[in-house]
Amino acid sequence: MSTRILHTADWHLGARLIECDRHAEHEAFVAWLLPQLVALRPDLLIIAGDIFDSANPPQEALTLYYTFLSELARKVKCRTLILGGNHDSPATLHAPREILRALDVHVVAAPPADPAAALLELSDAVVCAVPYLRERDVRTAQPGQSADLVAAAIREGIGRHYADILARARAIAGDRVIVGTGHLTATGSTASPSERTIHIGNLGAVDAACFTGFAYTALGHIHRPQRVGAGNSVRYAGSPIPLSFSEVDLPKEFRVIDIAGGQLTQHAVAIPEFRPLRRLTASVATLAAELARHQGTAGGVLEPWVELTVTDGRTCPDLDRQVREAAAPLRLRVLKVLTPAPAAGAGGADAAPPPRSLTELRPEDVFAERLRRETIDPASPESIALTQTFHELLGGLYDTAPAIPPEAAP
Ligand SMILES: [Mn+2]
Repeated sequence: MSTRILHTADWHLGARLIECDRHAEHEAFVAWLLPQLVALRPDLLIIAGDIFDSANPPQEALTLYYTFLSELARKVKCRTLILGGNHDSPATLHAPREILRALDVHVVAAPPADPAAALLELSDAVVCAVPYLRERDVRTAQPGQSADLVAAAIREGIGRHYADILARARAIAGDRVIVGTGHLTATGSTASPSERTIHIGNLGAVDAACFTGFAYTALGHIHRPQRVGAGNSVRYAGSPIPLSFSEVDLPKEFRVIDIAGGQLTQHAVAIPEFRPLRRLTASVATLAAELARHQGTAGGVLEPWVELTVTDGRTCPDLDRQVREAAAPLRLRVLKVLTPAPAAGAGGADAAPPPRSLTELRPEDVFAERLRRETIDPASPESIALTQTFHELLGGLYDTAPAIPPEAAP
C-alpha cells in the first residue's frame, strides 16, 4: 500500500499581465494537467494557496476552477486540498465549501475554529492544512509596538501554529508520516518580484526550522520552484505559468510525493510553456528583425508576448508607431516597450526616469514617488516610519478590500 500526493501552488487564476488576461494559458494548463493526474492517480492533490489572483475573481476564472474540480472528481477521483493564499479571499473560497466537500474537495482558506478540521487522514500520511496566516490569525495586536516586536510576534505566532498542528497530527498519526502545508515566505527561498509582499515587508518570514517534524512540507507563495533550508523536505512547487516578465526564466513544475512504509520519495514533473513570454532588446534599426526572429509558429502554443527594450528608443519620436507596424504582420504581441535612459555621459541632462503607466506601478511605488516629491530623504527615520505605516494600511486593505487590483507585473 502506498500514498501519492501531488503538490502545486500559485495558480493565480484570473491574473492579468499588463492589460492582457491569462485565461488562455490557464485553460491550456488545466487541459494539460488533467491527463497527467489521470495517469499519476494521486490520492491527494494539494494546491498550496493563491488559487485565484484576486479576492473577486472574474467569472471565467471561477468557471475554470469549478470545471477543473468536477473533472477531477469524475476522472481522477482523488481528494483535493485547496488552501487560501494571500491573494485569495477566505470568504470567496469558503462560500462553496460544503458543496465541494461532496466532491472530496477540502477548502481551508483560513484556520478553522476546530483545529481538528485542519487534519486530513490518508492511509500513509496525516496532512496538516495550513493556509496563509494573516496577522490576526497569529497574534494579538499591541498598539505602539515597534516593527521589530511586531515581526517577532508574527514569527512566534506562525511557529506556534505549526507546533500545535504537528502535535495534533502526531496524536492521531500512529506510524503514518506527517505532511505540512503553508503559504508564506520561508527564509532561504529566492523570491521573484511578482509575489506580493507578504505580511508587512516580509516581517512574517519564518525559518525552515519551523517545519521540523514534517516529513514533507508543501508550500506556496514563492513562484520559483525550490527547496527551503538544508534538506529536501520543505519545498515550494512554484507557479505553473510565469506571472510576470521577471519570471520568464524560472522552471515550471509540480511535485509528486510517494509515501510507502513510512518512507517518502519525491520527483518533479516539468510543466510545458503554454505561451512564450520573451524579453527582447533591440535598437530602433533592428527591432523589426528582432521581433520577426521571435515570432510564434503556426499551431501549437499560444502566440508569444514580448517585453521589448529599445536601447536608443528615446531618440525616436514615433517609436510606438514603428513597433506597432513591425509587430502587426507577426505572430506575437508586444505588451510593453521600455526605453532606458542613455548611459551616463552619453545623454546629457535628461536624467528623469521615463513616466510609467499605472498598470506597471504597485501602490508601494506610488507612495515612494510621493515621498520623493516631498523631498523626504528615503533613509530618514521619518520616511521609514511613513513607509511602515503605509504598508500596514496596505496589508489591511489586501486582507479585506477586493477593490484593490492585483499587483501589476513586475
Ligand atoms: Mn502568495
